[in-house]
Amino acid sequence: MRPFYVTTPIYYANDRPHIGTAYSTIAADVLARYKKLRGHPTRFLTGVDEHGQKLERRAKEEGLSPQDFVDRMAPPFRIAWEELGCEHDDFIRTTEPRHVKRVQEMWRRAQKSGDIYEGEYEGWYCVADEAFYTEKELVDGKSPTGRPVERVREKSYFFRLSNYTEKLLAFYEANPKFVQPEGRYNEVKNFVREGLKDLSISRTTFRWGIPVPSDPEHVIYVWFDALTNYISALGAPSDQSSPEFEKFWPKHGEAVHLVGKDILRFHAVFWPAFLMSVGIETPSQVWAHGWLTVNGEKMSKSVGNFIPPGPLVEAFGADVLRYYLMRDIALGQDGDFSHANLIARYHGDLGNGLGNLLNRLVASIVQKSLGGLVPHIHFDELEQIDRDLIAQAEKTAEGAAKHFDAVAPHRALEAIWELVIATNKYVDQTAPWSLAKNDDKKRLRQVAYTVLEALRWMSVMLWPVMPGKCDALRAQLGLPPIRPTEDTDKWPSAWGGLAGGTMTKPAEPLFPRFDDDKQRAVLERLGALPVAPTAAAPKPSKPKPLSEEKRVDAAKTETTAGAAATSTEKALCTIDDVMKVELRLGLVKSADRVPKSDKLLRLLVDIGEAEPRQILAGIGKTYEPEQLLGRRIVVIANLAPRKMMGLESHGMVLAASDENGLSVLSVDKDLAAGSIVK
Ligand code: ME8
Repeated sequence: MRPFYVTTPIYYANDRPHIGTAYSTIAADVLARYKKLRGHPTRFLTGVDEHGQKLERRAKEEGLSPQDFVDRMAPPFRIAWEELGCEHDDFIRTTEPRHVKRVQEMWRRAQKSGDIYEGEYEGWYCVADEAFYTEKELVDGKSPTGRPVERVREKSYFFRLSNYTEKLLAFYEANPKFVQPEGRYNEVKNFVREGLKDLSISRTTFRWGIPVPSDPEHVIYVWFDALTNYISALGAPSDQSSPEFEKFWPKHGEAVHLVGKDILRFHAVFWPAFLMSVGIETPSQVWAHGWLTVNGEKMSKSVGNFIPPGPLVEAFGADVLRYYLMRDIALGQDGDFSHANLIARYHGDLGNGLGNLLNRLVASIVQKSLGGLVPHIHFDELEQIDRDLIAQAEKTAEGAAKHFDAVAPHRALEAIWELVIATNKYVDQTAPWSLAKNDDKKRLRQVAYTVLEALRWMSVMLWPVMPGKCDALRAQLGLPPIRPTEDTDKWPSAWGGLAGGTMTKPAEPLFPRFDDDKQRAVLERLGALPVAPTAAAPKPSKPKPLSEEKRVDAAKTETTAGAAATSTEKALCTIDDVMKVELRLGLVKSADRVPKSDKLLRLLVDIGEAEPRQILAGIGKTYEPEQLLGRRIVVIANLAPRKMMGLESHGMVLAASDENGLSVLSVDKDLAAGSIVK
């Protein structure tokens, strides 16, 4: 199988890891794990970028030598990635001798091919971006990223980038998938089409960098240095052949650089030109992901919304954060991080969707009615509904693989969740608890096996994203953890791999529910800002308290603009208020009338818990009980129980009404009972 090499950008060691850099690293880890699972020899590289003027200045501010400073800043990256379950095969630091000597070798080779010449640079430089900008590129006197620029005039070596305009354009034409997503490919082509200017690739006004081999007064431009990490980590360029380089770099391997869209130009224009100059193959693909904001705002320390991954891992576990980031933020697009959405995914998809499915089956049915063993069944005796679920599993496996192959983990997860939902629905429809009660052992065995095998498939397909949880899920199914082996494709393809007679091992729920108090405590600990649970939702302005006098005035003048604002203000609530109300999707299992009441119906509603809830609803004048059977309705799940007409009601059914009547809220898809409504 073709070797696969995936890299993240090497992060500047002037900062701490945050969820933006975590996003890049997790995405690379997911791709690496997926390829490993498929049997490809795989290598995953990450690291830190330790040279440059930005680093030198930060070290000075800290009163440290640059080397002492980067020695202090590099370990938190290693630790953060480890905590996030990112299993890189190599971690490179650009101050390491193995890198320094390869960068100097790159320089020598480019010089030998006549692409480097001496001159003087005069123009703009942005230290924060470590990038040169032309006058035309500046926006209001700042860099295109909005950072300050400085006028620089210094002796410099130049790389003849202008020689590569046509070569690069021809290369893009021949490799239309070189830059992904497609929109970015066009952006890069358009930029190059305008004509490339020679690039300054050495600096003389500061010292913190790799010396130019033949002229140590110059240090090599930090991007020429940093980009080389992708091959220096494989032992190239070198006079001796390097087995790792031979194996993973194209031609033999497939090399994918995952980068943020902000640094696409360096990777898709400069890097292939440098490689062409020294006669080394270009990487297979540069994949540009989007930019993460926090509650709609750019992350920054001064705004106070800088989010390190550590506390989130502590609160939710690495896999939950991995799942949330990979599911909610489509690779290639910008996305917004929100604690509310993270919690919604945790309770919804993970707790009520996957965790509940496992719990319902293993801890309840298999343990209580099947002696804890995976049942033996005859596949040729299965019913149509079982075959339909198997067909869904096959469709999911095919679709999810296609999406992972296309570097679209969010789409892969969407596809896998179709199976999670379908399996939950299958459990609702086959009602194994009734089969157990009626002692229909044969059918119970078939149903239980079908669900357990579906769970096994999920445990494999979800492993790249949630390795720890998937191994824990497998332990409950009595299966060993996933350990990929080269040249063995472990992707599920043949139904029935779970052996009858395997002893299951129920354990703690995979995604234990946070009650209100715990949720509040977690959010407080994380310093979570009050946010609405949908990323795109506009933020409500803070309600201003009204004086008593103004409130009276507003009530009197309802038609004025002022009064309209007042009524909006009155309706506003904080996220804390919203978070208090737990809305869930309920499946109506039975419905009848409460004796002596023409209004009250007694419903038994499955909201994803072990037992259905009894809820009394005042909808009997509009609905006959049978009209509600099997309907998926919306209920308030955390309303305190109360008694009505001598019966306990635990929850509330939501309905809309106007002068023409009343209508119970429901959803137009067969989502799993217990799904979070937000
Ligand atoms: O540019 N959202 O390093 P860097 C998403 N050293 N991704 C983000 C992000 C955010 N808010 N913030 C950072 C450098 N990233 C160079 C790279 S590579 C040869 C040299 C991610 O520390 C994203 O991948 O500024 C971005 O491109 C990378 O961190 C840059 O990190």
